[in-house]
Amino acid sequence: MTSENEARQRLATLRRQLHHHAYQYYVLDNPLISDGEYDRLFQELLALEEEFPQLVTADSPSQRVGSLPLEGFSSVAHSHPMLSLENSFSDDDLRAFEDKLRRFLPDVTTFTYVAEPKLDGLAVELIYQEGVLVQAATRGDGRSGEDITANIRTIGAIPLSLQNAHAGRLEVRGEVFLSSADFNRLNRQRGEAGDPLFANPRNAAAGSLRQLDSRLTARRPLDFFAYGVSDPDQVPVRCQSELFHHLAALGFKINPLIKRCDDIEAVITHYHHLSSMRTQLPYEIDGMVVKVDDFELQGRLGNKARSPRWAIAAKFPASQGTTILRDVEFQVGRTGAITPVAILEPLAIAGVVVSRATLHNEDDITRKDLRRGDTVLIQRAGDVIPEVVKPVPEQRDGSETPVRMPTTCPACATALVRKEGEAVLRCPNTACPAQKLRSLCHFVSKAGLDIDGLGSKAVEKLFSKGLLEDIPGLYSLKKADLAALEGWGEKSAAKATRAIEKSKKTSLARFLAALGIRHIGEVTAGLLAEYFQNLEHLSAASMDDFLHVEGIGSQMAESLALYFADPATRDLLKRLMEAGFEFSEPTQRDAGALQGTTFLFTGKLQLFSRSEAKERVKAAGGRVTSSLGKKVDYLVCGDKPGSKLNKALELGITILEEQQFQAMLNSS
Ligand code: 5U1
Repeated sequence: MTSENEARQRLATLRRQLHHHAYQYYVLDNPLISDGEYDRLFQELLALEEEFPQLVTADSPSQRVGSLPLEGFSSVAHSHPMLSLENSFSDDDLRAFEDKLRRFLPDVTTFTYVAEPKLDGLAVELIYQEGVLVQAATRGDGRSGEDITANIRTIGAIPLSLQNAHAGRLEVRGEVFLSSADFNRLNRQRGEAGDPLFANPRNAAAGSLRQLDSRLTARRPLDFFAYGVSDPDQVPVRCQSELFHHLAALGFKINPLIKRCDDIEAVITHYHHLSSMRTQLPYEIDGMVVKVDDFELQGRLGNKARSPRWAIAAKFPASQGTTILRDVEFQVGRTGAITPVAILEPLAIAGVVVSRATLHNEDDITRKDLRRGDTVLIQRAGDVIPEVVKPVPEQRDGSETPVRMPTTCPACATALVRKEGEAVLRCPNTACPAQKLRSLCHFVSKAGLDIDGLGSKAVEKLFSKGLLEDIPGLYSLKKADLAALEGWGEKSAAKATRAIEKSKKTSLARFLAALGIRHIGEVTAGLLAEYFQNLEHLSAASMDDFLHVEGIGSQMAESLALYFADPATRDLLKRLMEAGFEFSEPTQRDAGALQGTTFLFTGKLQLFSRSEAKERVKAAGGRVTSSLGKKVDYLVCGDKPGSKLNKALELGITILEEQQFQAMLNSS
């Protein structure tokens, strides 16, 4: 039998050995013993700790396997705020960053910097007391975060106790992340298990760290790079570059691509170097963090409300990756346009799993000579919309098959038509079920009548069950049909029913835009409503009448004439009027065609100066705002749009390219 004293001594030896081997394995990537040998030591430790539970310590390697689930996470106040970073998007932005530093500290002749890869993970703070990890927290709102200590203990690359003595408190900050391979593997497993996929490695890291049961976190191969301390006074070094050596000596994993740069041009060179090797790295990076090296200068520069003046994130442009083109699907739009969609072997690029990308039209496929089974280069333009750039013909093995456009509609089998001079293939059948479904989705969407509580998913379900066939069908939907939908109940059904009822009181312009007539957007719909004043006049108009409306060109007039001459349209309008639509007075021309519309601008415009663009919006009766919120109708994107674009996409705000904005102004 082992005495408690013998057990204490053996446990101390085992912990030392296990810490050392974990450090060699996780931090230095240089294992000294086999997995089997490590496991034998670990099992011996577990058995002894089970026999002598009073000898278990907070830094024991046994703590890495996770513990019993928590009820919830408690909140931890950060002793110093965890700030975020301002972004830069070009070499000149980085030079401008230095100019600002010089203006702030005119007495400083040279600034030296540290440039580090910016990981797509989750920032955390680790608190060590007398060298032992005692608490770990997420960034949260920057002032306080969630206590995730039990989960952090499961990460092999995070030391449970520091390798060298460190008296008092030390607050280390860094990024928890998943390698791209582990992220893709995790998503593959989730896909097979029918669980929702993580959109990016950052979400996967966050989801893993927010498990109340740390035994689940322990199963995720999370990794960690340390990049700072909350207070430089806690460490015996004077600058960021020395801090990395100090943290490495304490047992932390430090990114090998960190570089000390003597001036801003060296920073820019490193930025391009990292950008070029980005896709070959085993983890996702979305930019590079630049910090003034000297702690004393950092202190003098200080912080703004949300970010330090002494650091900036240099973001990368659109990122690329290669994957397999599995198939091409042909989607039917609401106006019958057939859009080929690339179905891809899922891959993560710039933090998002891409499994579909548009191929625009037939010419695009022919030009690119795309074949099923091809390895293809995918790009997320502006880090948002995925597109197929080109195939990689060197990777072909002869099994690839050409992609042919269909000759009949995939939804209704009607022969497709391609008008001379047009790139788009269309289904001419206005009764095509796919067109009806897409029209319905448009009608209820924000660009249509914005029917609250009835999204496209619900519309698709109702449509597939045969409970909803076309737009007028919305107004005879039964509350019970909605309540019976999967994931719905009485409350959501009542909310949607109220919203459907309310949608009957609208303006003629809004109603016209909601119909989704080809080439007729919100602005043109406003012009038509104002000119014709009511639906009877409008639906009786000829092509010539439409051409009399200022701002309506021949393409629009033709589309309108065709639409209103179609017996199916007449039937649809009749049924909608019978459902009880009431239109408010159309706005007058002098109120401006953009009346009631709010615009926000982002990025550098090429066709207008910012102030000119704003003036034009105001002249047409619209409003311009500088902050993003639900009231914004359009985000106009110039070059390098920045974070507003992502936020706007999340909020479902309509994004306009500059040319679209110009066309809108010209027709307003
Ligand atoms: N590598 C690295 N990432 N990162 C993120 N360093 C770094 N520093 C940060 C943040 C938010 O903030 C400090 C400059 C305050």
